[in-house]
Amino acid sequence: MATRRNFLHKLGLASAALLSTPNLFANKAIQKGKNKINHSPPIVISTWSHGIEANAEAVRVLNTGGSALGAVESGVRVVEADENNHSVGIGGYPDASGRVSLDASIMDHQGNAGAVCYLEDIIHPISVARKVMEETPHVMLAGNGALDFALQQGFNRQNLLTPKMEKEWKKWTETSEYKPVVNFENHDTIGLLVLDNENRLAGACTTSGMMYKLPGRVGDSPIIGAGLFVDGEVGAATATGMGELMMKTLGSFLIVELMRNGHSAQESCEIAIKRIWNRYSDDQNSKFFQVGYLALSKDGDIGAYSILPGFQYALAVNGENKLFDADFFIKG
Ligand code: SD4
Repeated sequence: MATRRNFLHKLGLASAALLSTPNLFANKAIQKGKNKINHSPPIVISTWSHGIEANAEAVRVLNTGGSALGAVESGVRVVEADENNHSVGIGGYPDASGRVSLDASIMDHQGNAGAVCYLEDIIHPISVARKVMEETPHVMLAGNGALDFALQQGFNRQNLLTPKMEKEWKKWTETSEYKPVVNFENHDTIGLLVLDNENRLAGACTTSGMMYKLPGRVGDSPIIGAGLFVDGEVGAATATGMGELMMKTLGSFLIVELMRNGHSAQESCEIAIKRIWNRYSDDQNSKFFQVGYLALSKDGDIGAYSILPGFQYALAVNGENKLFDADFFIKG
């Protein structure tokens, strides 16, 4: 633990607090459901600072009569189209071979789900995921099959490797050292959850995955139950961070199940993070462990928690849309 602390200290990971959520459970046994707060819908919650723009778009959709499903799709599309976000859509970091491959998933309140993984050349994987959900009997399409399907559905093909990212990648190939960096530099996936005025939940999650990943690597974001899970009767959860950890613990599904069993959204995120830590923190790679979870219950209770400091989320509720620092597990 001392080594890990030193590592964090070296990285200077003190987060610039804009607003912070209280640490209700530090050093205490979790008391089931004690800290629930039921906000009134509509509620939009999403990962990282780009969540502010995504939330604003989702709120606009809700305010103009759209559904939770339409809101999550439109919200994350804003980030997919932003070349300056290097972990989602166009402008995303390529894999080690210089190819940008995208993962995305979407779920509605009825348990319908769609996903794409290892999709190249399509700027809006979330919309392809929605088409998979609505137009096919399947849940996930991968690689060339997903691309062919997207083209058949009328999506345009486009090079997603921007000149800036190509330059950075070429520089990286001089050493080809795979060195994921915690927090901002390498974790910008957008996961966005909505509870609309009719109490319908929906969620979307979209990413270009880990920077310079092995070609063919697929992360948690398109895996239903890992990067995203929605149960319209209970709640929704989404994830960002080192996808392998959410995949090995099915974190988003776990969070929804914990809420089903009476835990608050915050407790559920905390338990899911501790599950990862207890199980995997001895791995050599634990210094790269950043995972952040968001949860939103059917009753409007919200949760956010990460392993390391630095995870931020955007929350739009009661007519306001603000950025918060999530509480975290490793307190230095
Ligand atoms: C992945 N979870 O592919 C994604 C990466 C991520 O912000 O969250 N980036 O593992």
